[in-house]
Amino acid sequence: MELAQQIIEGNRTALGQGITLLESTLSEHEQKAEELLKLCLPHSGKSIRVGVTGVPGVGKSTFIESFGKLMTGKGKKIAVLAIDPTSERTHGSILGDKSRMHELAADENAFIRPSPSSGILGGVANKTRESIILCEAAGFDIILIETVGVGQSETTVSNLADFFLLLMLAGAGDELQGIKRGIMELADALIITKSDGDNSIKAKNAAMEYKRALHLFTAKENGWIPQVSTCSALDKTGLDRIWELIEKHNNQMQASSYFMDNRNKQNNYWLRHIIKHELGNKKYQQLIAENSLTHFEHELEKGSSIYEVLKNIS
Ligand SMILES: Nc1nc2c(ncn2[C@@H]2O[C@H](COP(=O)(O)OP(=O)(O)OP(=O)(O)O)[C@@H](O)[C@H]2O)c(=O)[nH]1
Ligand SMILES: [Mg+2]
Repeated sequence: MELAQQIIEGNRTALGQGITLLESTLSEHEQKAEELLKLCLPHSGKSIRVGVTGVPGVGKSTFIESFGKLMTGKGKKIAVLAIDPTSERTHGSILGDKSRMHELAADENAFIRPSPSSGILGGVANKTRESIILCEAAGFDIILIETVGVGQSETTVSNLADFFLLLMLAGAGDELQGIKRGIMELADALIITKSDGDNSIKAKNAAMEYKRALHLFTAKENGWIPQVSTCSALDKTGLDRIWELIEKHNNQMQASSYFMDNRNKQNNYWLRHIIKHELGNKKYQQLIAENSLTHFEHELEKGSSIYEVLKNIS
């Protein structure tokens, strides 16, 4: 398939076309999309996938612009994907990101893709999962996944990312109020944004509060203790420190089995998700009762694509 070849050669136009094919709802595109994924899969897997989340207006897009430029300055290739299942938002991903990321958008070592059109969160995120495979096949080193923090979206993104960055604002008053325990447990780093000008002291104080609070949480199962830091995407401060954290986390996870364990766990999550949504809950329950899911999970671990595995199921 020529498109796959062009993507693997790093052609960004082809990459964009490939993602459009994945996102297409036309039935005649389905088989082509599966073939494309199958061809790209052996070339995928080598990036660091970073989830970036936080409430609307916290500064995710601006952060990605500044952080992305820092990374391309280090010779890295950066892909930015967005997940935005909400339809009521008037600004944000599609137009907002392009205008907030104009420098990165013009960078030949960057690729920016807005969120697929609104739909069910799981479905939108599954398209993002497939887009990640294509971006990796195209040779991108770091994939940033921007999601607006709307409760369950964090959980979904944590099933796509190796490193989960939670951006927060220094609020007046009770600094701990905004933290839901569940989200805290997902975050690998908590970053207080907009630490500049008059807000800089407030941001540093908020970081201190969170650090103190984080002492109450034990290390994650993988041994990583969530880190707290501040940054300003406007002044471009604190960004190097965030890259240091991501690299440190990555080295630590790669050195143990946790990196691959986590990705296998994520593939299993998506396999189950797709079975439930495409074959139905009844079929899913039946597979569980037959105890046959583990067999399919092994197939995944050996490198089969989820769709190849699905063919054996249905
Ligand atoms: N002072 C200051 N303002 C910032 C900084 N980062 C972002 N902003 C401003 O905050 C506003 C929101 O920034 P965005 O980057 O669009 O925020 P977002 O989280 O992507 O927003 P949504 O995509 O709508 O969820 C904009 O007006 C930015 O200029 C920063 O580091 N310092
Ligand atoms: Mg944004």
